[in-house]
Amino acid sequence: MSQPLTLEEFEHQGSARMPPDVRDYIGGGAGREQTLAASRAAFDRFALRPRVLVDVRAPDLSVRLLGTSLAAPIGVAPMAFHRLVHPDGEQATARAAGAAGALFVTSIFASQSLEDIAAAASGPLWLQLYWLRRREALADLAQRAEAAGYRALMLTVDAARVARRLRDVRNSFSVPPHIRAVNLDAALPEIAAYGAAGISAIEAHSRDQFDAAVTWRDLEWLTSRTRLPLVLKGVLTAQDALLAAEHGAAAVVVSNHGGRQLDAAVPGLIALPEITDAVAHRIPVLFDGGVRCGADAAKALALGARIVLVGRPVLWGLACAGRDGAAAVLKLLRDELEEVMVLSGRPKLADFGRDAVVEL
Ligand code: HOC
Repeated sequence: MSQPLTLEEFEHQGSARMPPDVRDYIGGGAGREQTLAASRAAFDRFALRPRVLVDVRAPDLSVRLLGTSLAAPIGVAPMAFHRLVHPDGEQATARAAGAAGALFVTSIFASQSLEDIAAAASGPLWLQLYWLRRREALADLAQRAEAAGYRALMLTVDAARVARRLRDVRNSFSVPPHIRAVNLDAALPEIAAYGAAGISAIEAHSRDQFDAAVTWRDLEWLTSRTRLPLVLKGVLTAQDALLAAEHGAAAVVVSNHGGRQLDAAVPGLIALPEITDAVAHRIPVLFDGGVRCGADAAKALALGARIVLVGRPVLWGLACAGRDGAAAVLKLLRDELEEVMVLSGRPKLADFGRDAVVEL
């Protein structure tokens, strides 16, 4: 098999190595998958505006985010159960992120313990949370994360429950019993216990265990239980970004959950300008959703994102070749972004303002 030269080639090779139901779970979206498709298509609505006769011998991709230095404005989005695609799981993807100088966000539904992931990692780590009905479990995880050296918490706020994902319904998708949400072992029933025809086990589990009553007022409870900064992921409007800043969020992630939650939700790239206009002078805005090449990343940066997060591509790389495959995905994305910086005459990330893109 030839070495993939694009993230799409990683998708092709990585997905082919996955069991069909896992391929569907990772690749699929909610409902009719309108948002999944629209989020990718949104990148085609913008083109880059190159400058010329600029000294581009030393492009600088480094960035600081919440007190942490990253070698590139790239992070690995939180994704559940990396061991679904490779036995080395999150330890391998966290190592890959460290090698690329990227941020790694461990999912609350990681298939390895957050401490074991931290022991393997060589770069900065954040821990993602869903708001569970057993909220004391969140305080416990926050304390463990702090003790293990995690630098921030990322609360996903677009998932009062997991959406109806038709591919998973058709497959009656469940997580195999040997792959567990080990960080929640003591707090929650196993996902496999929710397996039933006509609904995916993760949707059923979330309907039982996620807290659909949580509101802005509850954030104070979480921030009072941790010294870590709290980042809110899943914000798609300026109104909510402003509320996030007012309620003490340290950053927001513009995201529609990879098209996996509200179907027909706005593509992140379209929502990004109104959000950065509203809050980027107060808190950093991160972007997640459909980045598949360096030019995509550059467009999101130009629209105001401090860094971009990538999800599925990292799992394609992991499926291809474990840590080395995930690292190759992140290096490819970083190298493509560097090439965009050189060839567009914008050698610093600060050069990517609104004037770096034009809407077609
Ligand atoms: C109850 C298990 O964010 C996804 C994840 C959902 C996490 C698993 C929930 O699939 O988008």
